[in-house]
Amino acid sequence: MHRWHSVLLLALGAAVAHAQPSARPGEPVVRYDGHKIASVTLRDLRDLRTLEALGIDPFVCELRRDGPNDFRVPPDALADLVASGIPHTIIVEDLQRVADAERERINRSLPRNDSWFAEYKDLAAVETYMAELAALRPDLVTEITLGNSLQGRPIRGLRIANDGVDIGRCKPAILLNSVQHAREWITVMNNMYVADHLVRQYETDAYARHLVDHAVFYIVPVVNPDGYVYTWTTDRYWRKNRRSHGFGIFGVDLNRNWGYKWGLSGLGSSAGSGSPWSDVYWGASPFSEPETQRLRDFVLARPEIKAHNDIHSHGQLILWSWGWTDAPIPDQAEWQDIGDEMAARILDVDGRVFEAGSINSVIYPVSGGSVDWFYYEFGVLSMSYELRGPGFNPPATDILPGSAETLGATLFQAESMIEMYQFRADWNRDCVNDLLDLLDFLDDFAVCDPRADLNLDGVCDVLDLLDFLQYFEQGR
Ligand code: 0X9
Ligand code: ZN
Repeated sequence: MHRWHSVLLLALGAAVAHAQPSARPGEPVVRYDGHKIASVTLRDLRDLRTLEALGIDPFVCELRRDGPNDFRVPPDALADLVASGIPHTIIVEDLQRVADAERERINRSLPRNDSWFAEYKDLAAVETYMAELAALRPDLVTEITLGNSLQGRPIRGLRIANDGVDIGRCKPAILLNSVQHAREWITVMNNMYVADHLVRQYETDAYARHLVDHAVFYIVPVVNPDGYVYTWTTDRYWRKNRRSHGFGIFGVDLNRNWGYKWGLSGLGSSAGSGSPWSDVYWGASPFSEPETQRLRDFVLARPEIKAHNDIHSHGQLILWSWGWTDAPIPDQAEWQDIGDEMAARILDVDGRVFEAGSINSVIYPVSGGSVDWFYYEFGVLSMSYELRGPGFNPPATDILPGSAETLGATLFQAESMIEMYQFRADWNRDCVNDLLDLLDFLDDFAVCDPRADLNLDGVCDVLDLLDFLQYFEQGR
């Protein structure tokens, strides 16, 4: 990477941190009349400084290290942008019109009886649909609640598995969660599409059935329900949760609030910020927010969770750790193979190119992100999509193709998890490798129980013991 790129990233982050505070509850709907979205190719750091000075902020958080980036241009800054000579293309003439058109379309579509995925859905509709799926296949689907958000809304999800199939070992579980960032609506639909497919196609899609028989899917479509509701009622482009900091300032960026490498300064402000008005505010302390606490506690209570996908939009990316440093994770080569295969499956569907790599190398440093916490705490296959755009308002006709395009990749992630985490050393089948397993194994080994003949050579010898110890040590 060229040197100015790193400087640029730091500065881009600083610009991200200057997002506008939102309205108080009860205040009028936040409007974006005359705001334009410009696709800007920054030539150097000076360009960025100029934009900053003009009050032109990056519109998305996932500023790429290369290529053009979207900036939101308030009406009074347009003339200055043109005068500055910075190369740009206006790709959205009036952001408010985009939001209005989306809302009108949604209102028109509601009475129609299309596919559920023909239009974006608010929280109530998502919850109703989860209940429908559970009612459709009570043998496969259980509704779950992780606890309540800051404003007291239940964070609901689905557990999808066929407990009737006994594989003789603990089944690994994959957690798919979406909408840490409230405005990323397409991620809710994408996640629900996975649930829909697993449930409705269980009988007809042998691959889906195999996965539902051999793994557990936890699907939590709206982990930030307060923020999500707020984007439907008040500010379509709200990102954070709805924590009040007083003075009319709200919100913590949930994807900066996780307890590993939280609150690191010096990585550039895109990594997070200690300023409550920033769009990447990391909160008062690690896990200060009920939403991250609920998700954390859910995972801590379920050691069988061995894979995770934190679904975001947009950018067409498949990401993993680290976010906080550019050092490769110990599993980098293996994760890259899986990520590349996921990208290949996506490409196969519709020809869309997704880039696969570590958060830090593909986007920018992130401190206190969920993916790093999952990987650091448990070493699990923790990944994260940035789905297709454009922006946060892809047309409703993109929901189905955009969901179908990642389905195979998500299922491949689950398949990879099943291969990787077989709980072979979990002798007592409680989904944890601990001393009890070792003692249990030694008991069976001593009497040469057939289970203890791990290499199936008909004798219980030191080779079996070594195999066991290897599985045990790898935790796989
Ligand atoms: O800033 C973020 O949290 C992510 N970008 S977003 O526009 N969705 O806000 C980037 C962080 C790493 N990306 C993912 N974990 N998907
Ligand atoms: Zn996001």
